[in-house]
Amino acid sequence: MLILSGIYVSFIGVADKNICISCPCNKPTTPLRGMTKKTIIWLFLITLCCSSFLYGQSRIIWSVNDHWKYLPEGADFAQKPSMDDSRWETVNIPHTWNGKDPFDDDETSRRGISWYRKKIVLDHRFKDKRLFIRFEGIGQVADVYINGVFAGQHKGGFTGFTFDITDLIKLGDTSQENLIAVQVNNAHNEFLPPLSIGYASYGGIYRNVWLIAANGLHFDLLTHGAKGVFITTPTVSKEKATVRVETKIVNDAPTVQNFEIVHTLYDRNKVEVKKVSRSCTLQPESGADVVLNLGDVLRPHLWSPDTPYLYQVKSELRVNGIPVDEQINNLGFRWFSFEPNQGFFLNGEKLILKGTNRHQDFKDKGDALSNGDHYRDLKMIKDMGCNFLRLAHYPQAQEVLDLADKMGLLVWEEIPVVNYINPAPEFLENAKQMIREMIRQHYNHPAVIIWGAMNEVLLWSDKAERIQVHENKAYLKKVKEYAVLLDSLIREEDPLRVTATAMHISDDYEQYGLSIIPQLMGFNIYDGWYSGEAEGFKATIDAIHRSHPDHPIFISEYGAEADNRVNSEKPMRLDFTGQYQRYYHEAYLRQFNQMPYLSGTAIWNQFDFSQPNVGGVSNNMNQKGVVTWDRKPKDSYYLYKANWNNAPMVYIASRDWAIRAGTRHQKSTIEVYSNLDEVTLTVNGISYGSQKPNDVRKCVWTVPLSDGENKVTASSGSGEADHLTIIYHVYEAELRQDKNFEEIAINVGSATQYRDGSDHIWIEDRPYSAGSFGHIGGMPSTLNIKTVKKNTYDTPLFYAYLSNLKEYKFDVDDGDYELEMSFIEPEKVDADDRIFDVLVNGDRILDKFNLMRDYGFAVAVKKRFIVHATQGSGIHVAFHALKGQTVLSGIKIKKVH
Ligand code: GCB
Repeated sequence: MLILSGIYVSFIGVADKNICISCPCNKPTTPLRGMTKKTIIWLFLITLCCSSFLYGQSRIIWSVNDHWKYLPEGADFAQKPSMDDSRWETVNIPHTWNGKDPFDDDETSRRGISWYRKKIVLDHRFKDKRLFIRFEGIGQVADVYINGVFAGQHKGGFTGFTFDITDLIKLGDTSQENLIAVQVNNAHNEFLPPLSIGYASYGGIYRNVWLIAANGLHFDLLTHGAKGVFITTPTVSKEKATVRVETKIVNDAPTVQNFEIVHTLYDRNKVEVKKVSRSCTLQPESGADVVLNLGDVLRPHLWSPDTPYLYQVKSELRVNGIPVDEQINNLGFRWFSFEPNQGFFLNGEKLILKGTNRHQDFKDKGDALSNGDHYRDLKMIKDMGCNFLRLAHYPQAQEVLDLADKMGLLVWEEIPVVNYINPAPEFLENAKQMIREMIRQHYNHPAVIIWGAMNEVLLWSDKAERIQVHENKAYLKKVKEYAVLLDSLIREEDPLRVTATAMHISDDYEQYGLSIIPQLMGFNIYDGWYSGEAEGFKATIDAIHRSHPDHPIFISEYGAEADNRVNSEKPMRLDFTGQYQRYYHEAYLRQFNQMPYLSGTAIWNQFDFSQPNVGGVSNNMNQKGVVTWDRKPKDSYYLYKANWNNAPMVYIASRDWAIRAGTRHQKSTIEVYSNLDEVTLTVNGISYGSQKPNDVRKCVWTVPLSDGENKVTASSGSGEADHLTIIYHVYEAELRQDKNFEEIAINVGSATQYRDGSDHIWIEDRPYSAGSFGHIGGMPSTLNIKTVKKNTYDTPLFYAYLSNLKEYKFDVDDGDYELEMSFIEPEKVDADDRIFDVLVNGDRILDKFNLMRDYGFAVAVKKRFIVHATQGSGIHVAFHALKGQTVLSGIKIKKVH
């Protein structure tokens, strides 16, 4: 049994929240970007107020996010003040140059060098201060220069770092201009994790930049980007808790410093709870580590996801009673344990970890997110009912950890060693450095309970290829060696949290001794998506539990993709419908409920995220999110909300299928999620009765919809209700029976309906029957999930297709029609491997059609023709293969008047 306790603080504390700490005004400060006039006047007043205290007590911190010059390429001597940057673009931080380009048609996202420059003015009042520059995150290697002189390099795109720039800065009697220049490089680096990523690598200064002016005597800022104050709660119980504060103190002043270290613990209402102090002396140019205990805190308010009670610890260095440096950190009292057979316990009580994973990017912004973006994301996660968050696959912004503390989300954070390693020692050293930075920078957060070092590290071979069976034993030995070293480093850095690894389902982890290196085994499971059945995973994990009865287990990922443009009454694996995504998640929830030993689970993923070079119904996106990339909840979000959040709710699912098509006598499925006892459904005022939600809080009705608008209402007895208007387009399967026939569009090879950009519905494909429409011959297929489609917005239409098709027939009345056919070359064939003719009612309209030769692989092609039905012929499209097999992705006919 592992029992851990801890108390923790948010690192930058008050200062990083842009609060002026250099004077008692305590006013918030903000970056200039987007400010109103009023804010600027405020800021001016605050600056005045601050500057009068400049010599006073503590350190001064200010943000330098605004108005940087940016050059999207490498340049010689761009660090030099003499370089003319007047024509460079002006940007604000957070900034990335890959916000959009991983998603365009050219299949590349720029990985390489860019330059950033910023001029700052500092006057002589800083002359007795130590000056530091802090970057919270740069993707991914940064070379920093001050006034043309190299200040330092940082490797790794996901952790912060600080350089001492005192000796490089010019201070004058009048204001002096100084130049900060940063060369940023996000090129693939074989020695730097991540080597292989299933997500975009964003380049740029994408997290905040700060300048810090500290007195000679200060808390250390230079060890692994940490802030020099580390707080733990060695013991916590309901009755009492202890607080241990370790500080790293530096005296950069030229004189001996006699000072006092003071730590004060405040409760949530800022009432002092405990105080401890000690007198110290430090010689010039020296440092010391000092540990102080705050004594017993009786009957502490405990921190938990339901009641995230935060205390604060103010740490001060005082000379003659005057604070010369100060830091405020949040602190939460909690203890936890992972019990291999019973799951997770927090503060002595069982808590099922209901979690999700989060990537840090957002549509068009990439990873250059504001604090507001982070807040919106975590709030959505909390509102869904989560109490757990895995920050996969890399350390995330300071703000994310602060919000997790405040909102009550337990956190797993990890470094980006993903899919495979480079056995070179330099790779290991960089990974170790990332671990030290992650842990020391995020040490003081009560939210964090798990540190991870690797994700699916055996998925690929050392040759950077996805493999099923590993053969290189020497490489596997190295992976194990590195896994042990990284895991031990985590335990050494932080013995109070738990180590974990996320593994894919493969015997290799067991066989090569990797699975039980960490304290917690995490499994990423995709049964029912990439292969197998959604109902199938429990047996696999049960077997692992039986063979490791002393090792706690966590489901670190599970998910299926959904795109709100495709919907189906007959959902199936890999069809990308929201209906299948829900079916998958329901199946998983049911199985979790029967696995009492599980400590918790985390959905893959909360949000759709960029994944360059993969296809599916979309391009360059991983759509396993329960929320879209621009943060619109999918139906699955509400499935979880109904199951995990107690706030009363009723939700009508398939909301994105508010425009549907079907035949007059067909019935439609209406599904409703609710956490209430009973739900009643009415459609167009007609009641279809009440139901009790099932084990996954779902009710299902099958109802007729009428042509046009349908008002659907689901309501509970207690007053909660949800409403949805469904526009139902009735079509006649016997086409000639529709005297007002206009058009019909078919998503060929697919059992899904696709809503295009003009809200037209491309209906499910069907075999031909006399009097109706449909295909003759043809094998339903889908593009390889990795295929990125080019030249189209209608990406879902080209995902499924029929191959080896003989005919497509429409039994329509005589007349003129526009025939539109959608094609794509689905395979990387040779230019002459697939050639076919297309004939309409015997007339050849496409002669020796050769997609590969004329357009290339995966390029979407639409062909339109005016065709005629005469003497009851209908429209009869024939596909004659001359070489290889015929293909067709979509077909539409439209009456020409
Ligand atoms: C995984 C990976 C994750 C991928 C996910 C997927 O197991 O850990 O990075 O995005 O599968 O969607 O395939």
